[in-house]
Amino acid sequence: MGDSAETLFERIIGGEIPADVVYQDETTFAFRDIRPQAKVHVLVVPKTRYRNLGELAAADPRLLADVARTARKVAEIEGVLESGYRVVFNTDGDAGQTVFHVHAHVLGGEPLGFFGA
Ligand code: DGP
Repeated sequence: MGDSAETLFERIIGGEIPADVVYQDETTFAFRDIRPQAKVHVLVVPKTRYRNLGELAAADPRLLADVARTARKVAEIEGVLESGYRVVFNTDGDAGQTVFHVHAHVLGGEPLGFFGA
C-alpha cells in the first residue's frame, strides 16, 4: 500500500515540490540535496520509481546504467571529474535510507573522509 503512494522524489520530478535541478534527461533527474554533506551533494534518481538499488538493478539494468551515466554528467557539470567524487546508494534500514525511490548521492568538491559505522 505504501508503495503506491507518490514519493517525495516523484513530486520533485513532477515539479510539485521545488528543487535546485542540476541536470535531467529522458530517464533521469538530478537535483541538489537539501541537507548537503559536502560542497557538492547532488541526488540522481531514475524517473521511474524503484525502491532501492537491488530492485532497480534486477528490473532494469539499462536504467541503472543511465543513473551511473548521469552521476558522471553531474560530476562534470559540478567540476569535480578531475578532483574525484563519490557515488553512494543508501539501501534500507542500517544505511539510513529515508526516501524509498532509489537515488544516488553524488558527493565531492572537497576531500571526503571515510565513513561507515
Ligand atoms: P537517503 O538517506 O539516502 O534516503 O537520502 C535522502 C536524501 O534526500 C537526504 O540526504 C535529504 C534529501 N532530501 C529529503 N527531502 C528533500 C527535499 O525536499 N528536497 C531535496 N532537494 N532533498 C531532500
